[in-house]
Amino acid sequence: EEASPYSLVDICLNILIANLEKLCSKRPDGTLCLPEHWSFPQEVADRFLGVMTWEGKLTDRTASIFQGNEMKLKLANIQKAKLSTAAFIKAFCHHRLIELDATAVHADLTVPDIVSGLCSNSWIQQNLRCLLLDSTSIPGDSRKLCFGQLTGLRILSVFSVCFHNEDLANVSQLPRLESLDISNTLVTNISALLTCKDRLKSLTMHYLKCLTMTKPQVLAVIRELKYLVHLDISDHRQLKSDLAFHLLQQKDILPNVVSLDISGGSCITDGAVELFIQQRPAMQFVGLLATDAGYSDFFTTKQGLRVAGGANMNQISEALSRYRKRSCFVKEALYRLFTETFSVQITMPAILKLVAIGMRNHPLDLPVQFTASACTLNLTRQGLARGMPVRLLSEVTCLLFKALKNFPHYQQLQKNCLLSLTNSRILVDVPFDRFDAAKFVMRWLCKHENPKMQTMAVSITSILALQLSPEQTVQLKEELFMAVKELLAIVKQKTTENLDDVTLLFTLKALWNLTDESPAVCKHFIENEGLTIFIQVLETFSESAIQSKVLGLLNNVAEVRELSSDLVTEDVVKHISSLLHSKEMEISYLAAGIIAHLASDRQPWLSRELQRSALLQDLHATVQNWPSSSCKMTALVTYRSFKAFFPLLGNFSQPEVQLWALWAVYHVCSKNPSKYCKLLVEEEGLQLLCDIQEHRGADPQALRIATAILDDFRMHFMNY
Ligand SMILES: *[C@@H]1O[C@H](CO)[C@@H](O)[C@H](O)[C@H]1NC(C)=O
Ligand SMILES: *[C@@H]1O[C@H](CO)[C@@H](O)[C@H](O)[C@H]1NC(C)=O
Ligand SMILES: *[C@@H]1O[C@H](CO)[C@@H](O)[C@H](O)[C@H]1NC(C)=O
Ligand SMILES: *[C@@H]1O[C@H](CO)[C@@H](O)[C@H](O)[C@H]1NC(C)=O
Ligand SMILES: CC(=O)N[C@H]1CO[C@H](CO)[C@@H](O)[C@@H]1O
Repeated sequence: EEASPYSLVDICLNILIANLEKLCSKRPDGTLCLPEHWSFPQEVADRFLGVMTWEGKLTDRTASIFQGNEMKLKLANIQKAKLSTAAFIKAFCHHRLIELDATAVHADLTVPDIVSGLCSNSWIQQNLRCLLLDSTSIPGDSRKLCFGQLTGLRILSVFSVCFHNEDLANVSQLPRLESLDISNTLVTNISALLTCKDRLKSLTMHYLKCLTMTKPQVLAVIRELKYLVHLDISDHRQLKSDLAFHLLQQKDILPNVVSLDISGGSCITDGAVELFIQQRPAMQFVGLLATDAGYSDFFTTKQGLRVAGGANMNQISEALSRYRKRSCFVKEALYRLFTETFSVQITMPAILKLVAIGMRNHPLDLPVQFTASACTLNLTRQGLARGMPVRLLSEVTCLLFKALKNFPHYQQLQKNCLLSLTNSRILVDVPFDRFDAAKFVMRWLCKHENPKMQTMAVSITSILALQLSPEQTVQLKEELFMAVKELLAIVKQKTTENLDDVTLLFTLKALWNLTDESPAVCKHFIENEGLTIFIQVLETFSESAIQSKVLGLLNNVAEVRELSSDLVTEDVVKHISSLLHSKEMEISYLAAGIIAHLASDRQPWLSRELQRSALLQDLHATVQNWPSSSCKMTALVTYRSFKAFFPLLGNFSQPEVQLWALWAVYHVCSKNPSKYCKLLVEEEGLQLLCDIQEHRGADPQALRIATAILDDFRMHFMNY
């Protein structure tokens, strides 16, 4: 599902929902009202409501669009919505509903209110077939529930509802009832079910914790339910219930059953289950999670039998899918999954999706979140993530960050989240909240965990730093400052130890990228003795991989006017002018950039004008000796903006500086025309180039390059 595009209907519905305020008129009470002439086919109306519900946008104000007759609902889904009783009745109870899913609606809307609202419409009373009320609340002082009036009801689910024996007695009288879920209710005695023994086909009573009947009494009732096709008596493993054990011993019971769930039961053996199934050859499903059964060959070889269990991947995936609403089993299945994923070699998007569903359904359950995060990590290791749909990875990443927020003090969960971000596919291709992520990672950086985790935090920081907008960078000032300080400490330590490892490289790269287009961070760098440390680096290491990163950062600092006087020191000038003559093109280029920026400001050179002009001459000679701008340079330097170049390009009194800036612009434009030619237009740099072209007395090489850029530009971008 996640790998295919959104359906056209869903795209349209999303647009409608996002623009609801604009499209609707308002009633006097402020609620929304669709334009009168609109009318939706019933299927589309149902889906409209479903999407609103899913997106959490169903409220009293928006639900009011269902009040009129523009929409005709049949299958209504209002799961988890926060609605008042009045709004519910006005919006939904005049439709000809045959299904209502009110699972876990907010406590403002109670079961008695829902039922009496539905019963206020005699059509619904007779025709509603399916009502799901799982985890919906019942006020303590409640009057009796009147399910009995919903005479058309075939399917009723009251999982985790304060539902008592009397209610069961009433429900059992429903003339059409076929399927009932009374899991985790307050029922103590199921004898009332005998009333509907000739109708009931499906009975789910997972974790019926208040039951006071003896096992023989329960079995006696079940024995009477001859038409049952599905029976679920699964239980929490801790309760050590042996009801299932006894059920399996019965010969003449459940003659029509095709699906039996006994997950969590004690004393269950492969042999007993096999025997039971052999006596009922039509069986299609058995639930055996958290039991000792499911391991024999019988379960893998039996044709047409699905097993929810923990013995292998198929069983686990069946369990995750069936038990998505039951946190105790989700947890159990995830534990099993984790051991299975230890050595996976293949991409399993379907499994990852089930993990995501478990996480989404149980956001406040720590064991679920924690185990799921560990499974996610193993299911998306570098290579494996490449085969996963981006949308699925995006959802999983969001869920991981939600877990972080819900469990801020749980180290291992945090670690898993950080590890999942070290995945280049996730970091580069997948949409998620990068602001939150950057904040989180930079805090990690300062935690002084073990060196390995720190290296990871550094490398993620360097990538995320470039993905933030300038506004976000401003908001993250505090974290950025902490991070720069920390990174400088790492650089200092590595330099002292004379250790040029991968951490040093990542750290330098991170500092380069963090200072990009960020004067405040550059200033912070200077204030924290960054310059001294960086000179030390240049004096300690001579690898070009290190030099280029140091120079890249110094370029960023040099672009900040107020800082140029800090930068013009004997040490800096000495190193830069020597690196200008490096044989590595990239090093020479970066050194030239620093000189160009620094020399374009006379202020710091007042007492050494001679040195400045010597540097400029050297710059001019060097640029002229470079091969053409479209030459090969090992790593392409990237820019997010050309703005820092404009003062250099526009100043004809310093042709050397102008020449470097032109060379740089031409270089990146010819390497990546679609990005940089667009940038030139957006930032209005074309005029500067035309000015140079038309300027009498411009440097001949500058003139040539300006013309070349403009020619290329016309060729590639006629459409601008
Ligand atoms: C029980 O159900 C019947 C219909 O089967 C209904 O008339 C009656 O009012 C219900 N009793 C209670 C207490 O809800
Ligand atoms: C369960 O209810 C039936 C019918 O009302 C009653 O006969 C039986 O004694 C009850 N059993 C227990 C254990 O309460
Ligand atoms: C970020 O760092 C990388 C690696 O050092 C470098 O290639 C790139 O140009 C930097 N990007 C910016 C915008 O500073
Ligand atoms: C050009 O650069 C010189 C030298 O720094 C400076 O004095 C002058 O103001 C600049 N001119 C413009 C138009 O920016
Ligand atoms: C194959 C693989 O990466 N397995 C890892 C799954 O997760 C555990 C704990 O996080 C690692 O120890 C395994 O190496």
